[in-house]
Amino acid sequence: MTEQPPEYDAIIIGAGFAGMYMLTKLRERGFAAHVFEAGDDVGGTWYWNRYPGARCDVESLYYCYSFSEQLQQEWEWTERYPSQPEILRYARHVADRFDLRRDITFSTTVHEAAYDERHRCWRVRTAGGSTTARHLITAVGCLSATQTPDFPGIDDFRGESYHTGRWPHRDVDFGGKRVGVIGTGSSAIQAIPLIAQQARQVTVFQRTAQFSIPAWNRTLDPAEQAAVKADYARLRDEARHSRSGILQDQLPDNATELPRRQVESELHRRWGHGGTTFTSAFPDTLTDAAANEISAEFVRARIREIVDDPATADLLCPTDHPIGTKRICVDTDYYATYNRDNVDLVSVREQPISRITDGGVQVGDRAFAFDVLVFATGYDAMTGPLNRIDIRGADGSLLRDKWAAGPRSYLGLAGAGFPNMFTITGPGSPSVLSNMIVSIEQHVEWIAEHLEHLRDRGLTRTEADPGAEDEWVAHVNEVAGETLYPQAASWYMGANIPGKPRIFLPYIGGVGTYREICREVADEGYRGFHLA
Ligand code: N01
Repeated sequence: MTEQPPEYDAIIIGAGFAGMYMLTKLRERGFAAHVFEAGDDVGGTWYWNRYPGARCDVESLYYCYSFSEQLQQEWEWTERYPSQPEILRYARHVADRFDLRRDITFSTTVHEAAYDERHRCWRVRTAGGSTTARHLITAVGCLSATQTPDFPGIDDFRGESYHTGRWPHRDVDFGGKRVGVIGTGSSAIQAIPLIAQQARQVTVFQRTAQFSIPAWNRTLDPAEQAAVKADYARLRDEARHSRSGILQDQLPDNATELPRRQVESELHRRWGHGGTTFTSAFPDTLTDAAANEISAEFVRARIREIVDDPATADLLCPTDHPIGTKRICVDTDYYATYNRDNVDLVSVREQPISRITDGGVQVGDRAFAFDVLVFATGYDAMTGPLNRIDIRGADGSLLRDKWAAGPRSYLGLAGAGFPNMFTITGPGSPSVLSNMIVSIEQHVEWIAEHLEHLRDRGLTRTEADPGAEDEWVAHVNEVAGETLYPQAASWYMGANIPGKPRIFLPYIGGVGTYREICREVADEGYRGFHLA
């Protein structure tokens, strides 16, 4: 039993969108909470990802909090898709508006957190010392642990080098320079067209060609913005109960059952509309290989239309995974950028990068000289940010050891052996398969309610039952197995990290279904949790 109360009711790790809302919510409910944030400001992923072209592919009017009516009415977005600087301004506005900074310690990384069973609290250690809290809430993001491949010679390079996820807080001048970009995921696809406009020469090293859909970004019409705001209550509610937290229309019929002309016409319409909803046109696109191939071939045809050089177009056409099973990209002029004289594409699929040299990149017997190297090589997704912290549970064992064969979590929210700990958008929850803000708000509200439930009953301990956890993990895998997703060597599967277990990390049952499950768990007195 507790002899001395812990310093806080909750410590929150991270001051991105999840951490900021968690702090707001806990304060509102009368809990004492404190946030530790590694960066020197709020914003999380939007604080770190400052590469040229960084932009969200969820539309501005929906990539924002819904919890405060005033906030959602007062903030004015300028473009259909928000740029990184605009999202960061929004995050700062939220921090100011709700006076959040006074409960956030910035520039402070949590290295270690250990559960103290005797006192029923977490001891959290940073470089600045240690503190205690009844609950530990991680708000560390899903794509925040950057991954740089262990290329031989990586430290030898004498030019400038940057990872897209740790971009400097100043302009990087590419003017007149030779730039090598490694990777062709969402980050690279956004950055390459802008780098190419400045640099003398850009060489892109592609291991896997990616499907990308045009963004058709534009300035927002004030009348359109006003109309959405007037209807926010309905639109937000619909999004919360949708599949992905994004409003999208889907035809009721399978692509394989419709006349090909109708399918093509729908795909043309969606290509013209732009954005991620391209793959949700038909119910069977992500479950049936034949249906998927129709959409995949449609995009390949567009690539061949856009790219002048047939050999380059061929290299850019993805053929090794069903469309949508690696995170679909959204771009502005990505494929067209390969028509520029100063841009080259080098496939490193058959012949991988051999080493980084002092002057550039070596691929087999080909040497490439660069002034700047851009690593757009992604993240140790979902588990990486948590595994990089020494999190010790009730018996002293490490979370990363528990997760050695793949993450194990009840609802993606809590884990057996780790009492009084919650993971916002953790593995096993919809998270990266959804509009993150929708999933964040749902988790934050559920956690706050859970803490209130304990407080109201004078309880000080909550822990997921191992059986409930097993069942949830099995369910997450089963639902993923009904789709084409596990066929791709994607970061969803942990396949981009050497040695990482191949397990489908997020929950693909849909945010609406998931919300209902979480609601039922709470309504049944937190079924699957042991409260004490
Ligand atoms: O990272 P990625 P990202 N040699 O993992 C390649 C979100 N996001 O930062 O595919 C050569 O997708 C790797 O190749 P392969 C979004 O969820 C959103 O671009 O593994 N290449 C791949 O091409 C996204 O999915 C937005 O074969 C190597 C690239 O590096 C997620 O973040 C914008 C390599 C990594 O691509 C991650 O995107 C940006 C090697 N050794 C990001 N190792 C928007 O909202 C890796 N690669 C629009």
